Amino acid sequence: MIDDLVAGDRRALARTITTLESTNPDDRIRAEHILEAVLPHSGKSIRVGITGTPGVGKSTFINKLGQHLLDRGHRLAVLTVDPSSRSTGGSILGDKTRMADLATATNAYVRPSPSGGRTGGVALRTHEAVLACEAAGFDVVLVETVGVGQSETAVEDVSDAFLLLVGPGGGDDLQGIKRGIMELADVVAVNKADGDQHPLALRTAADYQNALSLVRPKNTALGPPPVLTCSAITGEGVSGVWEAVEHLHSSLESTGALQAKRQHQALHHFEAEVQRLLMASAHRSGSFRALHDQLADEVSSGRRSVAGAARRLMEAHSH
Ligand SMILES: Nc1nc2c(ncn2[C@@H]2O[C@H](COP(=O)(O)OP(=O)(O)OP(=O)(O)O)[C@@H](O)[C@H]2O)c(=O)[nH]1
Ligand SMILES: [Mg+2]
Repeated sequence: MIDDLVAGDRRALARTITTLESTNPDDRIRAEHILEAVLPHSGKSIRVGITGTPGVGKSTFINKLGQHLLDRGHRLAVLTVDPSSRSTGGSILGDKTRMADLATATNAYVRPSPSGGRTGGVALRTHEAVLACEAAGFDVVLVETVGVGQSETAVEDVSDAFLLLVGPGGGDDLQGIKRGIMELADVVAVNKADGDQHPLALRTAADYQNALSLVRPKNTALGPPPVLTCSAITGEGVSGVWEAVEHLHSSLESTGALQAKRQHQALHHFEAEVQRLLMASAHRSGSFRALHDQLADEVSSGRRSVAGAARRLMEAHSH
């Protein structure tokens, strides 16, 4: 399977990612072997996270951008992240039609998030799927978030560049975007800049530019993120958004910031996974669970301090 994967076979890639996502203990062992074989072949793509409120046009944008990238000879993988596990058949069906052009292209691979609950480790599993895509020769990996909340940070943990799509909404929409997401954005694009909405989209872009000039820049050496307008329907401006992403990527690469970022991400995934495994192992012990619940009770009723309860639990666990 690994030979097929490295040869670029999409079915081998699909089976690989299924194994990486599996919670079956035998698959977990296989997943580790696969990853070790995959690692030397990974790392050579532009990893872009794309986020934005539901309905802003992420999937439509990816479909249009994808065609542009395929025309330029890229091989493109699209992954979606949905930590809320609210994956309904609906959004996946919607994506099948909105990314119809990509779904049938031989140089594209589209992977919706798995339906059903994935418990924890979303960012790590997505990170591993990105590595598998790279080993299969995909040189652009787009990660679309589905849903809101922790998905933005999950995407930040797996991508080189973070593209925020917003709608032509002026001040109101701007208030609705959480400050934290603005601070994560490397490039902002006002989508739906077409038809009647075009003038509003231009004003919205100016508003964002002003707002972002007040936020501490994420890439201090590069200044505030560029704000552009585009239409995922007509395709106008889409290549410009990609140029901004590519420009940012090569800037990060030439200064060494990209390598540092990826190292930091790998360490972050490692620490998070260690914590997850430690917690899972502790919770398998009945006495740990019982003491945990008792202490939680005492903390919530104000009879014991948080730090004291946590230390007591750890001491009992390590003896
Ligand atoms: N006029 C116009 N409509 C657009 C544009 N991009 C997307 N739409 C429409 O907006 C609706 C939502 O588009 P999607 O691509 O599904 O949006 P999304 O952000 O992926 O939505 P979720 O995955 O549900 O979060 C669809 O009806 C699209 O046809 C655009 O550039 N202009
Ligand atoms: Mg979508």
